[in-house]
Amino acid sequence: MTWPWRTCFSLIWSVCALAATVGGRVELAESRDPQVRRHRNFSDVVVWLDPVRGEAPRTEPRTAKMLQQGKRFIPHILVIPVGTTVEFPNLDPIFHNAFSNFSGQPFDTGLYPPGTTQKITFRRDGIVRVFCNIHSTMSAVIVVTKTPYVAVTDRRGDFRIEGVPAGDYQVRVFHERATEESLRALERKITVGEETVGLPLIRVSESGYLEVPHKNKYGRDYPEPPPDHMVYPGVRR
Ligand SMILES: [Cu+2]
Repeated sequence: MTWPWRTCFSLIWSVCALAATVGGRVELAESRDPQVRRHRNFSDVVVWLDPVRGEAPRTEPRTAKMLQQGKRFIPHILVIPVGTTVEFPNLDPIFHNAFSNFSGQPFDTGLYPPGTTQKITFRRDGIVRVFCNIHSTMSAVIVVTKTPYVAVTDRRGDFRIEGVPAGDYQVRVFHERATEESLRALERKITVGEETVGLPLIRVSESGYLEVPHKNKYGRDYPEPPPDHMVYPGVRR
């Protein structure tokens, strides 16, 4: 092996050797959601690490999908790096829309028919709450991060963030039924070395959460939706 290759390999090895796994568990408390209360389903909490100094390495922008199917957005929580384009294919036999007027990134796909898709590129980090302008019950969240060190909890509340280089990080948490204040209170600084880091239990309270019906994209209450066959003439469900 020639010296440039040897240097290259040793550099890669040293970088790999310093990358650690950060893991832990999230528990949801004071919830009124039956999935949480009865089944202890602690999924869909997003945990990520922001470097305290400097910027995290950029993740290559990619394309992701959020389906419109059965009058739902699937997945309900989507985590993407900044610069990602999200497609919203409409797999239902009725018209749909996707919009957000929240602070993360306002957008509006317009109304679009079955079998077609719309796409939006998310150019800055933040929490983007997504709705459909026809169906008030449809909602989803797109979490746009600047850092690649991110994970989503499974049903048990477990998460694992792999390949984290040594350094100091701010742990941040998002849960759709927790207030911004309570999530900010959960932030903490951690130091990652070469070893696996096990974080103490993260307890996310839903106590201050008030489920207020959201408005449509005009900022008004949703009118009674037309029957599906009216929304898409000729197609009955
Ligand atoms: Cu819809």
